[in-house]
Amino acid sequence: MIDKIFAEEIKDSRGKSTIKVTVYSDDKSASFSVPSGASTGAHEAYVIENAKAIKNINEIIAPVLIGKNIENQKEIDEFLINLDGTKNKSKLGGNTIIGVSIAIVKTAAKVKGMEVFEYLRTFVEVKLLQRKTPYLYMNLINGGKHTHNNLAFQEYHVVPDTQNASEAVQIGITIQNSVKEIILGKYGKESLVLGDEGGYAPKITDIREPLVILSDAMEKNNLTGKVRLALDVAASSFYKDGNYIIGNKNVPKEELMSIYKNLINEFNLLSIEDPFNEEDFEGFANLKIQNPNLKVVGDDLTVTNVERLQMAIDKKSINAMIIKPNQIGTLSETLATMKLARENNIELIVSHRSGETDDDFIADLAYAFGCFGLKSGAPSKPERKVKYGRLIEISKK
Ligand code: 2PG
Ligand code: MG
Repeated sequence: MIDKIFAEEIKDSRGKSTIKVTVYSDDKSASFSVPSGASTGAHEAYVIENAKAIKNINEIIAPVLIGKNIENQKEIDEFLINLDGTKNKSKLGGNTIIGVSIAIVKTAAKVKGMEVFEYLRTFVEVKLLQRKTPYLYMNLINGGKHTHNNLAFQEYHVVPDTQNASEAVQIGITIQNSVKEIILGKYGKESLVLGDEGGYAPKITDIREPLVILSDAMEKNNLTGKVRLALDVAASSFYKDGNYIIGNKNVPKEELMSIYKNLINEFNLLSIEDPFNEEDFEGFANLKIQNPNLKVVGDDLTVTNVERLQMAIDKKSINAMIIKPNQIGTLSETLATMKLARENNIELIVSHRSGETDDDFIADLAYAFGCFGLKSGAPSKPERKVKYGRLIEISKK
């Protein structure tokens, strides 16, 4: 039974205010601290002001949920969705509702004496694949809205080809150390700035250069062939009036497509996330058809939303997608999206946000359902490391 729900204000990794929700049940309690995005998709759940979110939880949601059975996750989520009553959760706030929804599942796991990932598996919604550890997507060079450089593409990932999470993290750290030396040598110490997700944000505008830096760092450590490279372009963030603005140039879609083709060939890219504007389902589909070995990943395109995912399925836009519970607003809706993706052979990559907290729930979510990837930034910042650390811990169980 839910005994108490309490919300308070905390700071996230960008120093901005966010909310922490704690749920109490049967002498147990657990909290969820809500992250937030900078390059948010237009169709994400609405983020309400923190003071209002806290008021909504403490004065509206808590009184009606107290006394309910904490194990009825689906019922509680549906109740919250109905209490809000809007399509994008703008009345109570997506941040408000996800805070409650995940704090409830974490507390319920404790009440049941289970690990969060084990408890998540009891929700039959998502078919379980063979048990495996997700690949780590570690963002070592940052651009876009997560930095103040003029690099258009948002994230340059290394993805070690191992399902041993601690080995993967060690590889990430090794490459990051070499990236630092390379940037220092090429661009000087004023370029040793970090972006929001802990990767370097050198003052460069050439979108190819970070891939050169990462490849050099891999080669230096004899890791070529053992690590793949991947991009989150976050193309909506530099899309304007039909063109993509890359280094002060207006680049039409066709040209961007051929840029991708060259980068895929030259660097053997594993995946490209949000290669085109978030409404361009056809652009994603064309990239996928032309590059059958590439993972074309939806994030702003699909926003963890079943309806958007169904559009992407109908238009054959993607073969992989990002899962971020706060994009949609409840655990149950997140699981429904994951289920639909699985049924359509779309790989799942569970992801952090650029504004993060010390919460590690996403590691459990990625591990519980044998997801393809866990994307949590560079393995150097504490709010990112905690997710990788949790994955290492649970993958040894
Ligand atoms: C993304 C995310 C996380 P944000 O675009 O995938 O890396 O960024 O949280 O700013 O939306
Ligand atoms: Mg993204």
